[in-house]
Amino acid sequence: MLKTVNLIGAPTDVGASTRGAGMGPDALRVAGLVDVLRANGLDVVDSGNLAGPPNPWDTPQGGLRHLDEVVAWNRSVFAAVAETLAQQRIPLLMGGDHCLAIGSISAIARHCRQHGKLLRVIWLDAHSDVNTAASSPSGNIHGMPVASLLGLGPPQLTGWSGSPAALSAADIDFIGIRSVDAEEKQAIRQLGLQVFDMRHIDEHGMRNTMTEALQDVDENTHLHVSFDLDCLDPLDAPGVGTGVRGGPTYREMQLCMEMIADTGQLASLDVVEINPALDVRNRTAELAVEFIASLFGASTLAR
Ligand code: 6HN
Ligand code: MN
Ligand code: MN
Ligand code: MN
Repeated sequence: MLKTVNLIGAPTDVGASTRGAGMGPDALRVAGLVDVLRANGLDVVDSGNLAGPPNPWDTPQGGLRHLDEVVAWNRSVFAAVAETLAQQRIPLLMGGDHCLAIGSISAIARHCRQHGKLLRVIWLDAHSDVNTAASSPSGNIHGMPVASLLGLGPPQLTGWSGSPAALSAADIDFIGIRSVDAEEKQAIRQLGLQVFDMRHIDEHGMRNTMTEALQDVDENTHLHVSFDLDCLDPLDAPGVGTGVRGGPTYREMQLCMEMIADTGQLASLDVVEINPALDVRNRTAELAVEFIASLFGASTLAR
């Protein structure tokens, strides 16, 4: 059956404190995302961009910045992703900042529950994004989506999947982590989250890391990838708001994507945190498109 990918743009930076990620969807289009997916044998529908409130550029209230706007954007994302899944299409969320994964993954979790699928999330990021209003040093909700999805976020951002927590700790694996706030470290230990940080990749290599991360993926798995472009080294991907040096190499990241593709179970994707205002000639969006192609099965030797 021909697989159809539905592109959903969510042009906002309300979850971040650096402006510019709202231009991410168009940067991906300009970088040729549609053509590259088609060249890999996929049918592509570009549903255009969702609408939502502007960035009020406020200070945090009660440890959360722009909560109302984050809720509004995520509601739209939730509805668009849910509709895409109901049409048996693959949702590709083009962010926007990483707070949007709350709506996206909540919709996916609900879909999986309804259809008896096991959801597994691969979180590609420099950060663990498991802050709460109480622990966050910034109040930026793009640093909190994992906590919200685990049911630990503000009530306005939890429970959307039909259960208090969209995910349990065992459902998610983190790859490429190298910037974790002090209280996030405690949360990771307490929750038992599986974090393959850069040290793990240095010591064991990407191949062993991904073999471990993907070991329990089977035919009944809905595999979701949440791809924060700051997972990459900022030397390769300068167009991100919260870059951290020391990311995986280009080849390591390609192998990561190819091994995910090999499972045959990739069923949804977030591509977030591309900030064209900080980029160099759209390099980061172009790199994202290369990696997305690999995720959907482009490899050196066609199979
Ligand atoms: N992202 N840990 C920092 C914070 O403000 O909570 C950075 C979060 C970055 C979030 O890149 O998706
Ligand atoms: Mn992130
Ligand atoms: Mn990040
Ligand atoms: Mn695991």
